[in-house]
Amino acid sequence: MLELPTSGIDPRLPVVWGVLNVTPDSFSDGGLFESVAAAAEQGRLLTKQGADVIDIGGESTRPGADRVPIDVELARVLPVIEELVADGATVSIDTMRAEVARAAVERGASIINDVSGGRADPNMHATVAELDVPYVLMHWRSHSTSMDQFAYYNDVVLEVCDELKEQIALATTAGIARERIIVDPGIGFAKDLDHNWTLLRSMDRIRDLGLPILVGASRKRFLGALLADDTETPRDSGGRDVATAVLSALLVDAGVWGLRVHDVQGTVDALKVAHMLGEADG
Ligand code: PMM
Repeated sequence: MLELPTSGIDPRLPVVWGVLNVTPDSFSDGGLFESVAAAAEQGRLLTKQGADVIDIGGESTRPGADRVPIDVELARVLPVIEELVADGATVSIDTMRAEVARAAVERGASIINDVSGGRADPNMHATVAELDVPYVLMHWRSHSTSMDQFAYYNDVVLEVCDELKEQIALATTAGIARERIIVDPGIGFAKDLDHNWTLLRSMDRIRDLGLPILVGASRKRFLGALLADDTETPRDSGGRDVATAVLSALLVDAGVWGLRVHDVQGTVDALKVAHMLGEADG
């Protein structure tokens, strides 16, 4: 059995996932790491800062984003995966496409992060089962162009948990070992600002699914809205890292297994501080 990664800071701490978007249009880092050299350099920096996993994506999922052709997605991610794997990094491929997942694993990626939880590509679950690698199954309702239309819930926590359970059942029926699955509530995906906060306050209920939880809240819109200035202009994405780090530290106590963040240094620092306070109490 392939083990899930553990935190290099302390095995009791969450695993830190550094975001590496090799895209021209991701909402906070789009366009920054378009060349292979720039992306690989950023990956190395994230590793140096304490990322346990580098999560490489070649297709933006920001609200409203159009899909990119598969050959473009492959050309963006594969050379970067090869470079970082050669350096010894643990690489996750952030993709909704089974074919991209397979090619990435063939190049050395060891985790598949599928924001659609298997809903975007009917071949994803069978492919993951065959590849037999850890699989992030995120809560998702539709592609970015239409997801805001699906941000309606009577009880967001109940419905997200139920929909995750359905996808987990489909995944295991397709042959994915339950031990391989990591769940993610999909912060910002078909969720309005309140839905995000409600979910973040409800990790105990998501923990009842009995699987490790990954949270990707880093720099998202709900933080920009919280930090808006007195004209109600949202804080821009680069100014959301302190809030992200604080949230990361608070999610530790809620039992979150992994945190997917852009500013790895900030989150690692916050986790270290929270850990020391916990140690002093013990
Ligand atoms: N969010 C984004 C992309 N991939 N993967 C997981 N597992 N969870 C997330 O919340 C998530 C993700 C979108 O954010 P980005 O543009 O900053 O990468």
